[in-house]
Amino acid sequence: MKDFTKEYFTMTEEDAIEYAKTNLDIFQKDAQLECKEIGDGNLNYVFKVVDSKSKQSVIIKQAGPVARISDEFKLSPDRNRIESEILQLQFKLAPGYVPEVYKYDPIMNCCTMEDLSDHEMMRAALIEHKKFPLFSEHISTFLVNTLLLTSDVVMGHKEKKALVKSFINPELCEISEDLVYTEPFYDCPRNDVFPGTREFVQENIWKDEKLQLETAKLKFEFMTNAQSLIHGDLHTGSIFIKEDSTKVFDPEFAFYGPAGYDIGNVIANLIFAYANAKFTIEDEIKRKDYLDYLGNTIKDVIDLFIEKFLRVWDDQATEHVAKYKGFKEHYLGTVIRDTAAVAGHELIRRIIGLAHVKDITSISNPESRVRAEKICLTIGKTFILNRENMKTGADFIDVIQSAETK
Ligand code: SR1
Ligand code: MG
Repeated sequence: MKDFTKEYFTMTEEDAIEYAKTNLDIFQKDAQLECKEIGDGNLNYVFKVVDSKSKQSVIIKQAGPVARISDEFKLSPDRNRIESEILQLQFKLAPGYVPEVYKYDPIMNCCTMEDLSDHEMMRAALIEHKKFPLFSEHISTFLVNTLLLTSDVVMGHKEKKALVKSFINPELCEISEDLVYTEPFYDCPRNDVFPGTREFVQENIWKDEKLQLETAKLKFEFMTNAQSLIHGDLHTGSIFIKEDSTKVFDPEFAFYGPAGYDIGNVIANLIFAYANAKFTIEDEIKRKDYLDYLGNTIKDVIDLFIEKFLRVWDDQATEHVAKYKGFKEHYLGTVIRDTAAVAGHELIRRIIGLAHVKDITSISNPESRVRAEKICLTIGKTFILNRENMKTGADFIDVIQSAETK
């Protein structure tokens, strides 16, 4: 019998079954537990434990001492505490949009939570060209609630500062500082550029000093603007979805940062799905239909965010100066500007940097992949350089459509 109460070790599938039997008060005594490790992210181990008799199931997510993607990244397993705590907080702020946490275990650095196997990973579903008409409604509510309600606009400032302290996340922030804000903008050995795209990257990204200057400003914004408690890695692989339900999970990169970081990640990852559809749907009518669906979703995410943000500000702002004429619009304008900039960084880093996305790598025709990558890079660069002019959903769509014709 293993002892899970003394010292941390990384679990096997067998250990996870034993852990569920001895450390969780969830399954019946006569449960027939089975377990499969199903993690496909870059960092952690995810065990799905099922009772084959009752069909009851849970997820046990454990943080390892190094990242799965590469042991170059040594990471404190305490990130599991950050993840468990923020999930519990977001469960209250945005009910229905995150999985329920049953238990956080600070010795085994693991978190037991609701199994969402009746949902599918949003990235995989979009690659299969499925539609989710309620997504923009759901994600805009999640974003407004988690971002505005954790900001100084709504929270008491001392209470908010206590949260800033408890969600200090230096190791995972460093990953984003390097992989999102630094390495993609020079010929860094850790980059991973598709051969056919390399020349375009050299000419249009690495030689562009104006772009580099903007990325330097944005990196410092990311490191110093403790605006909202952000998810920190809100791509479509961090979203489980089904027709009538959207669940955001995997917030281990959470910290107090710019609100636009989360919105920008959602937008960029919808654009990856758009680029995938553009080059993989052969039937012209079906392709146009799916691109229209994704374009409208992108526009709606921005516009619904704006609409709900203004409403929640009016209803819930507690800060005295938040009521000054023009401040709400000014503040929101900076969030949308940052959204564009972050979407630009995400679009560029997933093409040039270490961590790629399946929407693009699964495009099997090399010429199509290069064209998709160039479109993403062009949109990304325009978002960064032109961020001050990005104000509505329509502005985002204009940039996407003009990159397609370049
Ligand atoms: C070393 S981790 C690489 C990437 O995976 C995570 O999901 C984050 O996006 C990170 O940048
Ligand atoms: Mg992740």
